Formats: sequence, structure tokens, C-alpha cells
Amino acid sequence: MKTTIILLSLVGIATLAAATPLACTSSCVIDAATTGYSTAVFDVKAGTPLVWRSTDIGHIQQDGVTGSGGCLSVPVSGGADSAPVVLTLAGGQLLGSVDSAPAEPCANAQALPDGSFALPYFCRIHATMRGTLVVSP
Ligand SMILES: [Cu+2]
Repeated sequence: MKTTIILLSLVGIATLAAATPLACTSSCVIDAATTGYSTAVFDVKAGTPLVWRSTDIGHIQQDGVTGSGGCLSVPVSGGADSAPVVLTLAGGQLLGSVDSAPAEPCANAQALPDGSFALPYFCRIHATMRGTLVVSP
């Protein structure tokens, strides 16, 4: 009984640690393939450049869960890296800039209690490819 409780406690700690990874602060890359993104939730520090890297064919990352428009539309050619994307926090909202273009508000972002923002995104070509960026201050 005691062993079971200890094991369950350890599993709980491991789960918590996995759910709160440190935010990426340099060389931030998300692999993109028709089978999906390399990580469903990617934590990135605001202001840190981020790229998608295709491991197979071309993809177009778009913020939101469907449709077009928003703060990000990021094409990547097969086997290449996308242009750098920078997400910033200003005026209580999340802003996105692709390839040094003027930053656009991310209307699809959701503010989290800790001051971070969660931004869902998907591939416009392959609708089953979905992920979420968590941008921390
Ligand atoms: Cu795709």
C-alpha cells in the first residue's frame, strides 16, 4: 500500500514536470510533417525568434483553428526552415511578426492566468496538423 502511494506520487510529479517545460529562449524550432508537429505544445519566451522546419513537404502554419487571417501565416518549403516568427507581448495582448514584418495582434490568442498567452495554430494544407504556442513574458 505504502509503495503504491509513493509510486503514484512520483508519477504525479513527473506528469507535472512534463506539463510545465521551460520556455525556449534560443534556437527555437518546431518540426513540421504531415504526421503532425514535433510537439503539440511549444513554450517560447516572448521576443525569441521561432521557425518551423519541414521534415517532408511544404506546409503553411496559420494561427487559429480554422479559416485564414490573423497574426501568423508562415509558409515553409519541403525540407527547409520557415522565415523567423517573433511573438511579443504588448498592451495586454499577444502580437505576431513574420520575417520582421510589422507585428499584428493575435486575436486567436488566449490569455492565461500566469501572464502567458496560448495561441493555437494549424497547417492550412493539412488540417490534421495542429499545435499550440505558449508565449511567456
Ligand atoms: Cu502541412
